[in-house]
Amino acid sequence: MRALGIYVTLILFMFCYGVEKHPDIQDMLNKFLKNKKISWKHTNSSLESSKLVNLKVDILSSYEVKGRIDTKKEKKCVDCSEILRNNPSRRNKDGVYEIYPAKSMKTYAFCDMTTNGGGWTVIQNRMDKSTDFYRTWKEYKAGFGSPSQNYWIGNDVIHLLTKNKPQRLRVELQRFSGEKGYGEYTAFAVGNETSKYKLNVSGFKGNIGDSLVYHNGMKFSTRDQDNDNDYVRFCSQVAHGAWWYNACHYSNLNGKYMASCHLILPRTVVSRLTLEAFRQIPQIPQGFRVGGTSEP
Ligand SMILES: [Ca+2]
Repeated sequence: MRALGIYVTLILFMFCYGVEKHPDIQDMLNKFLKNKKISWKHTNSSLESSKLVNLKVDILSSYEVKGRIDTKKEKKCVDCSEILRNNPSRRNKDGVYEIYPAKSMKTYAFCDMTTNGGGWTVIQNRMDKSTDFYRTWKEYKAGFGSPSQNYWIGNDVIHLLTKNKPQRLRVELQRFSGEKGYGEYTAFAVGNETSKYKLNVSGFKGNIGDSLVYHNGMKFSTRDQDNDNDYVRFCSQVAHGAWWYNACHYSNLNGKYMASCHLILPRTVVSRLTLEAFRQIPQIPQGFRVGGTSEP
């Protein structure tokens, strides 16, 4: 690594005399150089009077900066875990980030940078009933909603994020009463559109019951495309949702937003599917997790 020296000259207008490091300049430098592998020192200050009548002077300070300033753009990351891996300072900074599930495909995702060490890509979020989830195949394919609010990231994106190797899936649910629950699957993958986004899920642990296992191996269905396992009914229309319906469902997290059953956890008001992609995770003992939602 090549070290380079940069001299930063700063001019400060002051109403008093002084030749020492000024706290404002130090503060500016500290902010400027934050998270960069460089060090700096104050080398010299000198005074120049400009308007003697007003006792207004310019103080000229020299600072020697050593190290590397990384000016290249942030790398295009596949998912939230890669963002965190490339930039550990993002830890605990949940929010909407730009991701690139494929080289030429940019999208936005909500990244949970806190739960279980962070790096979770949220693929579905429902916080309230303001967003309609009873949508078409095309809409579920492309995704809809707003990553900071209610959204479905899109079936193509989910496929791209899980196609190289199965990822961990985390389901978080909350009752109207505030009680929270979660489920985690060690392996989760969704096929491409040709396979009708076939679901592959296994390895459950958590406290909400495994209501996805019934849907394992099923194709995705929407209100305009019946790919379910029920030869009589159109499950998506009956259940008013879009899911990997079997005949028909034990979970229906894109169904009607209501305070009743037919969801993994009765009276579910908030649901979130998060996906952990391409990240090494420390082993977490069964039934134990760090931070985030509480255990019963
Ligand atoms: Ca059917």
